Amino acid sequence: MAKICPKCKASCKNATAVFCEYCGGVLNDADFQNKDILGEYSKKIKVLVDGFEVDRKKYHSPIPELNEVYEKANKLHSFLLAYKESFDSENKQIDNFIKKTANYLKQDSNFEVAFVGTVKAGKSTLINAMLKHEYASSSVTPETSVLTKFKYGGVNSLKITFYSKDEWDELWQSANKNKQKSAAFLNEFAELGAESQISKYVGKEPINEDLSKENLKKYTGSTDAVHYFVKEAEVSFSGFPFKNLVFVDTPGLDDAVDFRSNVTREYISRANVVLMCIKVDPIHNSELTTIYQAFDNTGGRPEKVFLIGTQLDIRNEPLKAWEELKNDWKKNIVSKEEVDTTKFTRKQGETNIIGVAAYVSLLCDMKKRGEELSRPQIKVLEKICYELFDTHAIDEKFDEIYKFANVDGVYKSIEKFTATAKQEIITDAKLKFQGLFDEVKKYFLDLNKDAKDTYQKGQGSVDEIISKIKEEEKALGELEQTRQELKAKIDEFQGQVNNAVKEINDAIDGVINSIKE
Ligand SMILES: Nc1nc2c(ncn2[C@@H]2O[C@H](COP(=O)(O)OP(=O)(O)OP(=O)(O)O)[C@@H](O)[C@H]2O)c(=O)[nH]1
Ligand SMILES: [Mg+2]
Repeated sequence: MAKICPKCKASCKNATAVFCEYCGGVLNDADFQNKDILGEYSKKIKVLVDGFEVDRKKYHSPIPELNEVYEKANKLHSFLLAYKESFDSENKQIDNFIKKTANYLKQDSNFEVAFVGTVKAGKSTLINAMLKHEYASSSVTPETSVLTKFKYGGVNSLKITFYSKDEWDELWQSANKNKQKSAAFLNEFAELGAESQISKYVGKEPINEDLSKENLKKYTGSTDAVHYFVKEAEVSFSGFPFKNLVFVDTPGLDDAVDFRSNVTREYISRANVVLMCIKVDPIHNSELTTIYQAFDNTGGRPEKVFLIGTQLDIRNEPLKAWEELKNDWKKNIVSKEEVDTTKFTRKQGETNIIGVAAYVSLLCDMKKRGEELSRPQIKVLEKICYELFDTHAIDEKFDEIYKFANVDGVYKSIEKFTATAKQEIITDAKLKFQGLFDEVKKYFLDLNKDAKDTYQKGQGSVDEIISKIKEEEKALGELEQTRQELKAKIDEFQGQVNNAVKEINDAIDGVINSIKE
């Protein structure tokens, strides 16, 4: 293909020629335009380094023992923000890191036990069974819609925190990004007339409400428009069994309304212990992904993840079915290696996979307290009694049914963390920061490598051009001056590539080292 000379506009027939056969002008000018890009780079590096110095909002450590690690996390956060602003405003990976560090910095000093799992797995019912009361909103339709924390408190209270304007804008934007995916959310939002409530709730100061079933349903369930704007509900009561642990009920992971599942997905990294609730069925891929994410977040301590097989009573021959299912689950999540921090060890596979029938346990507690059970509730107890013991005599087999329901097994697994909760919070926070830091560092080291590769490739094409020039020198010996000009251009280009790569490396190394120190 012919080439048009940028200088004299003549059409040169030789497609590989470097010089114009009419005026001697350089034909491959595009090869040298990179230098403008590199010049831009140099400017941006300066903005990055300056941006890093800017005084940004600082997050404070919830406990003095974590001051130092929070200082580093704040630095990492401002480095990422400066990088985004000066270099790469569209980079999804940087956005993800920014979100993760902000999320990290916003965690409080509670030791949080998260109950996560797919919609309707029975998370809220398990919490209720452990608390022996129906505090967590549970239903046959998708229900838990906001993070709901349960903790010890001298007086019963329900505190509701709302999204700030910025948080809401971000949520709204992400829900509207993919209209097809968010159709369920947008329809539901419109049906509940939530639009007209935005100004009433977004940015509202936290409120305290009476701790009642109605209020819990209103703010944490999915039927009242207000739930869209609730960031968190906090239930405190004197009957909560652990003074230094907090239970966190979460929205289901595969909720048709993505908005809700995302709340849980983002939350998992902040929890100290994760109880992954899975209805007694083969594990879905999406559940496995969440389990691996939970393992990943433990900083190499998979023992802080529990797999809870829920609703055991709904299966025929439940004990046999559970044994088979448990062995099936183990195939994916128990390691064959002696040491493996990405899966359970064989021993953890025995202790951390627990089968329960939380609803059965809850009904037993109600019966024990002398509360009257409804006909369907009695039927649930009779059914499992018959499955296990071939009789409907619930009273006779009461203790054995209660034992089968095994909520105590979960209770005991959690209880062991109470003695070490504070130290665990500190260790967790340090390990989590290290994990985050290593992830960011790896990204930038790879980026440096890419920059070097680009440089080397660039170097290759420069060598190629030089060899072409040598070839053409013979034919175009008389155009010595142009050759000189071209040589100077190449030297300048090479010099700029060299400098830019060095500056990028130095700037990033400098920042990373200053965070590490
Ligand atoms: N038979 C039986 N039913 C259960 C058990 N656990 C939960 N259920 C029922 O399953 C349904 C869903 O339970 P929830 O506790 O609301 O489930 P969830 O995981 O919190 O659901 P979302 O918050 O909507 O994601 C309810 O109707 C419960 O009564 C159980 O152990 N046995
Ligand atoms: Mg629930």
